[in-house]
Amino acid sequence: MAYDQTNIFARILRGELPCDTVYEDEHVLAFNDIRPLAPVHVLVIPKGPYTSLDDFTANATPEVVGHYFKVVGEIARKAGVAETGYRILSNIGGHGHQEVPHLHVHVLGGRPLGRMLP
Ligand code: DGP
Repeated sequence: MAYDQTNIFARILRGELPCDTVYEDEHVLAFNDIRPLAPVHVLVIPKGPYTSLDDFTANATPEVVGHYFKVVGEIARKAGVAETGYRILSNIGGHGHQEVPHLHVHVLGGRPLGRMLP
């Protein structure tokens, strides 16, 4: 799927829409989800134009992919959920029910999250 420059996270990255930033560096932006499902619900996105985790792992360099996941862990630790546990989740494409076509990992925590798999 070609990257859609009009998606909402692309607009946030261009500064056209606001977000509640929790972390930013040269390659990564993280902000609070607008519809939080848990006390901690942060979205972590790369600044590059990747539609999904599938696109990212296929096309970004190992350094960029590695840095991104280092930041995901750092954000969880900074949010104080590493001790109690948390969940990371990335919806991919149609069957994955991905709503926004710019890669994002959800970092969810701050309460027991329940089982996802039987
Ligand atoms: P997904 O189904 O994984 O693509 O989830 C997209 C998430 O993005 C969903 O939890 C709601 C969140 N979201 C959608 N629009 C905005 C927005 O404008 N700002 C913020 N902060 N979050 C948004």
